[in-house]
Parts: sequence; C-alpha cells; structure tokens
Amino acid sequence: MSVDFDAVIIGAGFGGMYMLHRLRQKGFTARVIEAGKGVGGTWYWNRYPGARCDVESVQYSYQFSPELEQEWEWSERYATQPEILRYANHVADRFDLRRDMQFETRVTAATFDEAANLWRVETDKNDKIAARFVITAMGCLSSPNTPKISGLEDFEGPTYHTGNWPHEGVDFTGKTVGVIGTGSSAIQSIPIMAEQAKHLTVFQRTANYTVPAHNKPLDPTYVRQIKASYPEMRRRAKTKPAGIDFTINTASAVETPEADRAREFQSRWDYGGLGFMASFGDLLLNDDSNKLAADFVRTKVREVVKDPKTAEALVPKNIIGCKRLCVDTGYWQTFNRPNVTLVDISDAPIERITATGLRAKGQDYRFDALVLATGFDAMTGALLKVDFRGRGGVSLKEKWNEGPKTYLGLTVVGFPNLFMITGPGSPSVLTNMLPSIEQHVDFIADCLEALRAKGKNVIEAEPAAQEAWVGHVGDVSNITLRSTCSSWYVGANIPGKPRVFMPYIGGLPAYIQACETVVRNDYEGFALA
Ligand code: NA7
Repeated sequence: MSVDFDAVIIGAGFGGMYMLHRLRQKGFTARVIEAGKGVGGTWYWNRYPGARCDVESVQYSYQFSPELEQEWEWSERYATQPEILRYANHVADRFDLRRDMQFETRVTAATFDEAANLWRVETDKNDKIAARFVITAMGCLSSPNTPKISGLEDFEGPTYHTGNWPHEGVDFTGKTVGVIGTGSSAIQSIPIMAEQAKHLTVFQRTANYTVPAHNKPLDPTYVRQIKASYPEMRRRAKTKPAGIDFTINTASAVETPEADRAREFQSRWDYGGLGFMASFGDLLLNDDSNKLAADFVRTKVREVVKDPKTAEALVPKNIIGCKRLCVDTGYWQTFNRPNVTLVDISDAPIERITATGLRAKGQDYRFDALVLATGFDAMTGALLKVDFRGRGGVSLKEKWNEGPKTYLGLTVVGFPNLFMITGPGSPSVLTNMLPSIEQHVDFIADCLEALRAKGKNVIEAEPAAQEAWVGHVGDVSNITLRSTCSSWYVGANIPGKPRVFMPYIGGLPAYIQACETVVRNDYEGFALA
C-alpha cells in the first residue's frame, strides 16, 4: 500500500516548521496541514494588543541554524507578537517551507489503518491523505476557552477572544469595554486597552501574580556579545529546568537571613521577568518559602495601587508560581486610571451576559465591546479536537478519559506512528518552548531515520513503559506546590476536564536525559515492527 507522504505534520507553528525542515533534511516527504492562512501558530492567532513573549527574545528563538541566529535581529528584550510572527515568516521563507504546507485546512480525523500500517488523515477540505506517520504540532495553548456563561450569545456588541483576535486589530477608542479574566493575556492587554477605551471594566475571578518585564530596546553591544557566544548560552540554558539561561539561586528562602532574602527578591524584581521564581531553590517546594516570595509581591501591589479596596482585591491570595507567573508592563498602575474599574468576582460568578453587557453581583454593567481573556483548553484541547483513532478504532478521547497518558509526552500506547511535539507528559509549557520543540523534533526525526535504517515501519509505545512514565510524571508533580492549585496545568479551567497535572515538571535536563537513555537503549519502551 503506498503512502502519499512519509509524514503528515499538523500545524505550522514553530514545531511544525522545524519538523518539516528536519524531515526534508533526512530525505522524508512531509505535508504540513495548517488551519491558519500563514505560519506562526500561537503567534499567528494571539494578536491581542500587547501580546509578547515573556521569555527573552534572544532565547525564544531557534538554535538549529547558526546562520539564522546570526542574521536575525531582535529589537526588544521581549519580542512583540508582530515581531515573532515576522521571524516565523522569515524562517518559512529562508528554508523554503511553504511549498510543503497546506493552509486554511483543518485536520478533522486520523485513523490508523492496521492492515496497511499507515495513517489515513482527513481534513475539512475533504482531503484524504495516507501517511506512514502523523506528527502533531498543534501547540499547547491553541484551543481558546470560551466559558459557558449564560447569555453569551445575547450580547449585541462585538465579543473578542484574546486567543483568536481579529487580524485587522480592534480600536477601542471612545468605547466602553468589559474584560473577563486576569491571566497573562489580560495582564498584557489591559494597560493598552485602557489607554484607548473610554472606560474599561475588568472582571477578576482570581488575582494573579505578575512581575515587571522592564522591557527595553536591545543594546547593540549586548546583542553582539550574545551572537558571539550563542552556543555557550544555549548549552547553559539546557542545564536549567526551564531551559532558560538565567541564574538560579539554590538556597532556601526560609533559611536565608531576612536582609539577604529581601536583597535577592528586590534585585530579581528590578531585573524583571520570570527569573523571579529562581530567587530561591525552594519557592515551589516549601509553603513557608513560597509565602515569603508571595508576600514580597503582595507588598508591591499595595505600594502601586492607590485605592486601598482595589489594591486588596488585586493582592494575589494563592501560592505564587502555582498558576503561571505573569510578566507585565504597567499592569497594576493601570488600576490607578480614572477610566478603569476592577470588579472582584471571586465570591460570585458572573450571573449572565446580557444584550448590553453583563450582570454580576446583582449589578448590571453596560459595554460597547466584550473581551474574553479566558485562556485555553491547554495541552489536550487541540489534540482532542481531531478524531484520532488508533488500533481497534479506539479514539484518543476515550483513551484519555481520565486524563492524558503518554510515553515521554511523545507517543501513546495503541496509536502507532503518532508523535506529539510538546505533548502532555513532556516539559513543554514549563519550559522555554523553542528549545523544547527542537529537542522533540530532533528526537522524532532521528527516530524515523533509525526505523528506516532498521527496515521497520511501525513504532509504538509499550504499555509498561507508558505506565512507568505516567507514574513518574505524577510522582514529580506531587513534590511541587505547582500541582496544588486550580490552574490550567491541571485542567481546572475547563469544567469536566479530568484533574491531572499534565506537563512534566522534572525539568528539561532530566527529560533530555530520559530521552537520550531511551535512544541509547535502542528505543527502550517502544515496540518496533
Ligand atoms: P489564563 O492564564 O488561563 O487566564 C484566563 C483568565 O480568565 C483567568 O483569570 C481565569 O480566572 C479567567 N476566567 C476563565 N473563565 C472564567 C469565567 N467563567 N469567569 C470569570 N473568569 C474566568 O489564560 P491566558 O490567555 O491569560 O494565558 C494563557 C497562557 O498563555 C499563559 O499562562 C502564558 O503561558 C501564555 P481563574 O484564574 O481561572 O479564576
């Protein structure tokens, strides 16, 4: 039985683009199927005002091509969405990727044909493609979550979701705007929307921790230094749990004298960004240490926000770093503006959306426009929108009834020749996505090459290996405080989603080592046929 392509790759974000490039380099044929009109994935869809990466741009970039590293110029410490999208387009052009991509097409189903040992892929454009392998590169935060608030369809004005923003942009000048949500997308966009809008009302269910970005144009001398030593920086980054090259202080916060501790927190705060959580080694392991970091940030809210009632509502109550830490530019300061109101809905959900706005806590609010900054069905949402059918016609949805189970976050028992780039059970969202993507892509490409060399065409995770990996992922997640709160990491933002800590929290170095051991032991834990 002949195949149309060696592989179908679903998604043309950073994962899908590099996967195509690597497969081509190894002489495989591949077709990328992408729902959007262009490349970029997350950065194609997330165009809300203020969208930018919270990993520094020199690190949030591909490392597979030293030439690409040298020629591309990032302009700011944290790249904006338009700049990252330009970068994605540059990569697509530079490596001539588009000729093997099919845009504006969604994969709807993929069924493993056991007789022929290949995948039959179907799309919403009625394509029927036979491929030996299917590789998902659909992103971890790419299936927008529209909450089921009653009356949502009654609102007569425009409703926007931060994760699916109109490409032509939205001008809120002179408009009254309601925003639901105070996660990372809201925290980035609220300061900008507030500058435009006549009035902005923010509905906050959970107050979030955020650290200043201290974003700035990149200094040419600094860029020269980075470019002169990229390989060393990348190597250092791979030794860090998050795959980001920042200094980690391994000392315990509670055991550090108060003055030293305050100095460490303050210097991290002044530097800005996610490195704040690396102030001490036990912030996510020890409740008392976590409270010290949390209290430091809580004090900052009170210092910034002038109205005491608003300040208290904005003070985060939960564990710092449990939900993803945000990085902002002027977020709390925005609540000092006369045209911004915070409505704390932590004690009572929004009652309903109305034709003219919404009703919360017995009060009606009127808006011209409504913004849903309500996040994503993370990690499994996009995967489960495709009707994957493995051996015996079993669906992935059924298989993951009680939460995702994978071997290495890459493969699933009963779904031969299906690989997931940054799937659940891999470090993915807890790391800098670009190096994690590259590591997965390299693993998959090398694996396909090894199969070809051995004359095999089927690879499948073994049940015992998957069980052991799932157990390990669960065990390490239980050690940290990160698994203890209602975050999207555990699926808590989606009603009915099984509560499982989905990413692998053992750190990128441990994960890389696990993958390397598997390869060294001739694809241990996999059955080859
Ligand atoms: P997040 O971080 O999931 O934030 C979503 C926000 O929306 C969060 O504040 C939620 O409150 C809120 N939310 C969700 N549903 C509702 C309802 N029904 N009512 C009120 N408020 C609601 O998504 P983001 O897009 O901001 O960021 C996602 C990731 O992208 C981020 O972590 C970065 O990695 C990049 P909750 O906290 O659940 O109480």
